[in-house]
Amino acid sequence: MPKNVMIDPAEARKSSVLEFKPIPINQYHKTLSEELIRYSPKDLLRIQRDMQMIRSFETMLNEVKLQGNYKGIEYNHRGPAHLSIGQEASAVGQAYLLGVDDHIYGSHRSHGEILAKGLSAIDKLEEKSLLATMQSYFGGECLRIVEKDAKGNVKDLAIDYLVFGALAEIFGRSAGFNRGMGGSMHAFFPPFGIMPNNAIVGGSGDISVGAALFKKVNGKPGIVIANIGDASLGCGPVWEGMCLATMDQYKSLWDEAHRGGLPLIFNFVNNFYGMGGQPVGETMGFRILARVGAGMATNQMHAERVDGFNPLAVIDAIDRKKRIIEQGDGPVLLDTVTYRFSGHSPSDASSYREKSEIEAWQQIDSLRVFGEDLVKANVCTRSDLDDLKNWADEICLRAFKKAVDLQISPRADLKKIGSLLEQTMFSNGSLPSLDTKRQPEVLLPKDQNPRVKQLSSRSRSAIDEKGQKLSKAKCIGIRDALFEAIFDRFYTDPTLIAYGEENRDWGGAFAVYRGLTEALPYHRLFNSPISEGAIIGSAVGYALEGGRPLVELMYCDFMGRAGDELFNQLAKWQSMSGGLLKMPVVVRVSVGSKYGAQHSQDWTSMCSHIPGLKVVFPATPYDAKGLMYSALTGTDPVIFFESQRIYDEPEHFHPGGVPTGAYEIPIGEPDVKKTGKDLTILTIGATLYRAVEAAKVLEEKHGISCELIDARSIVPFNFEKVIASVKKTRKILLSSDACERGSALQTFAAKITEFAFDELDAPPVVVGARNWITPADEVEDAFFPQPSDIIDAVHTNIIPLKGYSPARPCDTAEMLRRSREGI
Ligand SMILES: Cc1ncc(C[n+]2csc(CCOP(=O)(O)OP(=O)(O)O)c2C)c(N)n1
Ligand SMILES: [Mg+2]
Repeated sequence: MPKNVMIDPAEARKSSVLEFKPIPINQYHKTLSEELIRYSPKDLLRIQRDMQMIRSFETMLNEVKLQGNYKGIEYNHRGPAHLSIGQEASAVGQAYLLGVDDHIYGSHRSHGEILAKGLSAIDKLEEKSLLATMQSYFGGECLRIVEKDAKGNVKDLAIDYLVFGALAEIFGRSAGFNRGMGGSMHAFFPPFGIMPNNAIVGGSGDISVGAALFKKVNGKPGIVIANIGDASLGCGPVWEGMCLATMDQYKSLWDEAHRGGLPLIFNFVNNFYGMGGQPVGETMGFRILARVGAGMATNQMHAERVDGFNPLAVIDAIDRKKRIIEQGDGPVLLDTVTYRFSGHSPSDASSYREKSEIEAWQQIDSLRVFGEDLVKANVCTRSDLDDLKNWADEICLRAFKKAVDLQISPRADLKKIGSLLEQTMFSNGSLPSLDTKRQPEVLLPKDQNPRVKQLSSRSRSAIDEKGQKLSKAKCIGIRDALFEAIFDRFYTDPTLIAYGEENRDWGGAFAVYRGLTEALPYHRLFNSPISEGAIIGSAVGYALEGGRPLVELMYCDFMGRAGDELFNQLAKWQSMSGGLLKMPVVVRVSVGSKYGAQHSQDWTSMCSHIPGLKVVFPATPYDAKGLMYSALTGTDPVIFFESQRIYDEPEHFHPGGVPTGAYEIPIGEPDVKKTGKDLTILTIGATLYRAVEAAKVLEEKHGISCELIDARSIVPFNFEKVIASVKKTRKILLSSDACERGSALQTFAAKITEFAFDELDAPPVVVGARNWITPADEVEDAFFPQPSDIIDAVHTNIIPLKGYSPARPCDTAEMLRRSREGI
């Protein structure tokens, strides 16, 4: 379906006035006595109890940070502790109604939310399932420590477990919730619906959208809440996340079964400060934060401000918002007003705010005021409140004693071979389907697909049976080979979805997806807003929840717009979770040419520099298909580079051409495309074809036999074939379209020198693109490596070629000059 809305010029140019509906501000007015119908005394005491637990926990950490001890036990906690003393009611109010299927994603200041959500889960779960969770989580390591001196029943044990698991994580212990790999700002515990908390502020703004998308697309129960600080409303991921979350298509184009808005609450924890900057009056212009919902969706995102100093007001708001979401009218926005009495971190002297302001908020401290209200309403006595404090302090002290003791709670040994991080940087799984219980939702049987039919008449190889070269139009090209793998996986994995800019009717930026539109319903293939950050960030959230997203950024250059999502989120959550979570995300990016400086860069080096990403760059249809199958079967994030220059290129190398069926090419294995004996040329991406040309000239004119190796992958990378080749040829040249300085080629060259120093007659020579901007098409040949550049480099730096004079100098003096000038 090419168009949903007819853009009528008369309508677009009509004069009128757009009216916004009133935005509720603190409209909850009930007293505690009035709420005695809704809550039992036990419920109300639980609210007080949970707030008290957060207060005790955070007070303990504050003391540890400020005094280096807690109740006389010394401990030097070197890591961060962003405390939320004062904000307890907003966290407890939010968690009160949530079940374990409701997932929260938060920020650097989330200890309170972790405890509140955890306590709420413990309250709701059956003892049997609580015990099973604790026994199975990381083999029961945390439970074994806690159960030794636990008191009471399973629920009491679970509370000890929650407090200890969070604290041990904060102190970097291997019994912590994330095996000590997350720490204070990243701690989380999925079995209770406590999902990753993000030290990149606003980071949850788009990740949470992907989580909600997963629930919607795959029919999973529960809602998602993004807890975002008020100052982080200025972050790109939050705005992009809101754009992606409020697309009209959920309510207009998606099929009946999937129609409706995302089950998502953007909850702004509005404590009126960033670290020291004030959004209101200084760094932002909204004044009332709830206002920002108004422009995002026609329902104004049902935005409202709620008093986060009153837990009952927050519970009431969550209750109403949940119902709106259930009716399919999400997402919604909450501006939850609160205040932190503690500094941004314990060392913060609060120089940016008046003492009188802190005191004014302390006067209405929710822990005290709510407690007094409970006493006034005869729900409990003052001494009951004291008991609650003692109870919470005691649990915290018990957890503290165990968490600081290295005998009881050791840290992971990361210095040994096979350490936790060596095991968890990649999960290296192989799962063709992430949900084998469901059938993939498709619109057509495979063989009725128009593109499948069209491709069936094409040659699988660049040459016919008689050895004659065929025209590209008659052959399966890289674009088609990618389609075949992706298409097949859509019929295997029901959780697989693809989205990005122009993914549906356009057929993907470069027509790889042509034919998918006919095959897939909207919720499995859709266009996104031009929000590269949110495209990647939401893919992270979708995968964290258990799905497999395939996302596309039209040009590799646009990765700059998604830097955080690619490099801080996608790459890191597997290992930051201690290996608990998987990240089966495939990000397709294309490397352009002809379009100048901002559309023609090869950024493989940036991706390979960041630990945690697999990076591949196939250059032939056979490899593209096999690597795509591997990427879409694996459980790791893969940045899948494609070159726009060669989308039509047929299969020249693999005997028999591109197989029709499924096959996997292992990520990390280079491929010898042509054997030779005098010189090895290792290429990444499309330079393979220029190396083929250069090799032809070198052989025919200069008698140098070249062995061509196509790297295919950059991370991981097995050097065996390259070393074996160098042992034979004793010389190697490396080439790719990436700027030479700091490139993956340079890393490869340095490693080859290290691994095969004694086998080499000359140092490895790198022929990358120049360290310039990519100039306009008409003159870009001077920038990208050409066959002549390869031959020049061979002549100048490896084997002098008789009678040859280089087209461009590339001797040591010239290279030193370029380096001196930074060009
Ligand atoms: C992307 C990013 N920029 C800056 C920081 C440094 N930083 C940490 S907390 C913070 C203030 C965040 O304020 P807000 O979102 O209101 O949350 P609060 O600290 O008030 O809970 C800043 C600027 C960061 N962690 N991440
Ligand atoms: Mg704030």
